[in-house]
Amino acid sequence: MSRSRYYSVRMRASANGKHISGAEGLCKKEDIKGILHEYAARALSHERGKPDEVRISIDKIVLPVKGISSLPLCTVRTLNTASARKTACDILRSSGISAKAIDAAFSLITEREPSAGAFILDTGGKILLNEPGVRVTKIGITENASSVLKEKLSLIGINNQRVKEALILASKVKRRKEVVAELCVSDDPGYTTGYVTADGFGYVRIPHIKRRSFAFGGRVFFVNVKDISGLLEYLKNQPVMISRISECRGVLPPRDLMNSKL
Ligand code: WAQ
Ligand code: MG
Repeated sequence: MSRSRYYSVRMRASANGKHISGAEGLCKKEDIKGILHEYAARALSHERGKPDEVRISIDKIVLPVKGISSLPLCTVRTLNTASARKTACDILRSSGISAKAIDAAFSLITEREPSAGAFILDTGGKILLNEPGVRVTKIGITENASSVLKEKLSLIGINNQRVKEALILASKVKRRKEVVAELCVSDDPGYTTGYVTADGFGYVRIPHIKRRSFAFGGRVFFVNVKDISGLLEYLKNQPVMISRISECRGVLPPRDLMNSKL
């Protein structure tokens, strides 16, 4: 992609040192004001609580921006927490993640106060990066890709900011070959759809991955390397923009999903 005219804008909100919310994006100079407004409003009116500290930072991007495709997206039809967890496990197990690693991941993100960033585990379950985890930043979407994504998500009734932001983040993360899969559960009490990403599946939205009113959540990246220094550098510092949108499918029964591995 062309040399950068972009700025990275990041927001982190906390109360008594506990994570409440965060946001990050890449935008052009003329859009900075609008984004600042949006992020400040988000920080101050979050369902997880009122922050006592909000940090917003703006950094000019100096590295060339890498353009990538979004992961293909679909939603699996899970009707309760048990079938949601089972489907997440089936996808992860079929991608070579051990049962021990999956259990460890669910414990990390559903049994304690949310961490600001993602945990990193190897496929055997060893924790390579613990709290506060890594915050993926410098992620965005081109205007053209954004309007294509809007059209595709509208057709399946899920054209909202949360899906778009999660798909952008997950697409940057999964692009690295050492990342075998990702598991995400929102920490918002009112949002119960999570997702898993993995080769052959893309970005799979999983309804009811947690019970409503549950304020825990988080992200785990499963990797097949021991040394994660290159990955951390990429996640934090490489500017990436989604410039092409892959297929966005509607709702699939779990069995069809497992049989239609791409
Ligand atoms: N980098 C690393 N980890 C992050 C980041 C980031 N930029 N942003 C959030 N997290 C971690 C952090 O631990 C949060 O507690 C956790 O993820 C959940 O974040 O298709 O809303 O913003 O319907 O609550 C996914 C499904 C929604 C969307 C994800 O996550 C869909 C969501 P939240
Ligand atoms: Mg949240």
